Amino acid sequence: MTDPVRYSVQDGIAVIAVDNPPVNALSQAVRAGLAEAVARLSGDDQARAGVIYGAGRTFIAGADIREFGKPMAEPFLPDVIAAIEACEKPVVAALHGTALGGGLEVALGCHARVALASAKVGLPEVTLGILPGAGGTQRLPRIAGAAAALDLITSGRHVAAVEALKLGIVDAVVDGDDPLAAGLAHARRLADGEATGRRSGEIDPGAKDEALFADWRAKTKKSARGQISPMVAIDAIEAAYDLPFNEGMARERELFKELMASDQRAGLIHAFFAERAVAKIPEAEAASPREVASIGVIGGGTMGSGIAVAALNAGLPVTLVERDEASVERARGIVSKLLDDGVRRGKLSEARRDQILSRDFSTATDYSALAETDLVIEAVFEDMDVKKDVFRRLDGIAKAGAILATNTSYLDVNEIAAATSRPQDVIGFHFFSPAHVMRLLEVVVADKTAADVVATGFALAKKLRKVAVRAGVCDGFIGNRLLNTYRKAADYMVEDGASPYQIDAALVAFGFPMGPFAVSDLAGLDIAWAGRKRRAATRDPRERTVGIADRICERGWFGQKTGRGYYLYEPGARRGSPDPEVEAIIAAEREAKGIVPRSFTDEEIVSRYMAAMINEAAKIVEEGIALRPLDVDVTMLAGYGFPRWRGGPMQYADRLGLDTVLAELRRLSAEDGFFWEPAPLLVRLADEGQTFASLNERD
Ligand code: T1G
Ligand code: NAD
Repeated sequence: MTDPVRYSVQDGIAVIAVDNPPVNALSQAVRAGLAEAVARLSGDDQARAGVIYGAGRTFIAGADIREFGKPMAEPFLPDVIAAIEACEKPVVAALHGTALGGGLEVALGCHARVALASAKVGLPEVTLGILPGAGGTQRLPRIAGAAAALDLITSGRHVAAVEALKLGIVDAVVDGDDPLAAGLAHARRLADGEATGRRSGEIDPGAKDEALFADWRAKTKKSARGQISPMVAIDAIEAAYDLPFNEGMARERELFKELMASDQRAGLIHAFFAERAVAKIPEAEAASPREVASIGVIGGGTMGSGIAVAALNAGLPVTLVERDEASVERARGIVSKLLDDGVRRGKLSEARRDQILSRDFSTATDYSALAETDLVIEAVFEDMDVKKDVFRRLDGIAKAGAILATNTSYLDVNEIAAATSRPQDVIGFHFFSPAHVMRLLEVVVADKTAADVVATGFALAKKLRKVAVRAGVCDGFIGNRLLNTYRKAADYMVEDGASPYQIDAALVAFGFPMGPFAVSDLAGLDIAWAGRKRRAATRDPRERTVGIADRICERGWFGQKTGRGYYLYEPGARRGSPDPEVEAIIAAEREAKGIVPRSFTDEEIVSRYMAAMINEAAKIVEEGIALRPLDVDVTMLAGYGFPRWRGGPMQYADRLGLDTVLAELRRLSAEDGFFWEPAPLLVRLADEGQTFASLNERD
């Protein structure tokens, strides 16, 4: 192992290289190495100034997140940075890659900062449930002002070098790919007195803009939606104006420690690592992905068009096949509109859009247009016969080795694969709506799917900037199977006395962006209705069924698209209002079953909803549909709006305690029967005093 921090002198300038792959995180060894290097610079007659830079692909990406939750070992980062700032000789930070969190804080403690044009900086701590804890909340406002500090610190966003220059965060932006050369040149200018450096901690922050802070608090309270760290971060930034620097630093530390001890921090760190761990699957270790240079899409409706745009945005050429000319035109229209939206939001240039439409995107009504395509994604109607027909035709024309994927939401991928002569090339790619926006991709592995086809699914997801989760074949895979289960729990509560509006409100208060009934209205009630009809024949006779949704659908109320569902919608509105007629339907259904409505507290609603979700998730893990509990967590976080700061249902269950969840399920199953019977895995883990997390380590 090489030294994580190396010291050398080049032409009178000390070069301090941080070398701790992969991202130069500030482990204890790096902190100690930096402290030692700065002390050495102070006493080194050969060096007039110093440069700190990152070896490899990046500057410092921040504290070593793996050390969180453990006792911190000295030297502490704020002290290391104080020593850098106090150094009598000028020290320059030379930034490339990403300078994030503690990495940017190190740079803010230096006397000047230069950045390559490709570099990005940011203080993403709030996204991990904490706040910048090494002076970021005190030095950034002094350097860049309160507005920029509030923006960067409460959002955690990454800022490109050019914007960082405008904000005063960096002193110079340099083209090229050699951060050290840029740093050396700047250090020389400082040593020669051609440029001046500053100690950020000594800058007068000026008077506090009370209105700005009040405004930011109000805005953040809304956007943070239950997450505490952005609000606490505002308190810390305010201390830069209310207190002298050293006291402000102490206040920051105090707030940092509070957040470090919070459940939200544990949930968000779990989410960070889980999103990276989901890619660790046996197939990716066993095989290399196939080459994918072109994509075919069959069906250009809601999903097909969105999938096409996701691929086009990632630079992949797409051929889209529809049934007839009219459908082709409609699909072209949707794709153009989605690209136009991208231009309007500044995500895409007009020139790039025009290039996509004229060069990268083509359409056809004849499957032969897909003969040379590397990977085809089918997104036609959710109907087994239609899908089988599509796959038979594809089998007839696709080149050898082409990957044939289905975007089915529920159907059996084994059965679809069996319609072809090459089931090893068939896989499920379950995208979420809108497909060019939603981050989740469930990669559904059928019995005969080849390992390199699975690996290709994960590689494609990365290219599309999505998170892939490996799922096995069952009705609804991981996500929709869970959705169906917790939706039933919600329906039971409605039949027993809760209103859909109270349930939605309780779950929004828990942290979901929308409640389950508002989500149904958005997705279209007809989709679930078709699913219920499809499953009616195979339904377990012990299962409790609720007829309310059927009664609503029978009236032709399918949600937002028809102007009413569970809610009433004004024309064009996305938010609805409670519908007394729906409440009357519910009352009639209760009466017909002889149910005397009871009241539910919001806590009871959340408890039942979560118990149903956790129990089904345990079954999904036990059956091997999900590889590990963390795969369930990422599915719910990236595809179903589960509040990120709660870590996902399995992490949430671990924090509640599995014995608590089990007790709730046993109580409910005594009261309401079969649906609530605890999953054997949950019973076993609870009996052993274990957690779901104990199953996350795969060897
Ligand atoms: N600590 C430990 N490991 C880290 C890490 C970190 N900060 N950042 C990344 N990794 C691991 C990651 O788990 C993965 O491991 C590998 O590095 C490559 O990452 C005092 C308290 C830098 C933009 O929040 O945003 O400073 O899976 O796959 O896509 O105020 O990683 O290979 O085993 O993500 O090129 C603030 C978090 C910390 C930055 C690179 N810093 N990292 O993205 O690679 S808090 C952050 C990222 C802090 C101070 C506070 C990204 C990246 P493995 P990757 P990438
Ligand atoms: P949609 O009705 O909007 O689009 C389906 C399209 O397929 C139509 O444009 C139709 O003309 C075309 N089509 C039908 N048969 C065809 C054929 N033989 N050849 C070529 N084109 C044909 O449906 P959608 O919502 O986009 O759903 C498509 C698939 O994606 C379904 O399997 C669905 O379950 C799945 N899915 C949907 C969602 C969602 O939220 N809508 C989410 C994930 C997955």
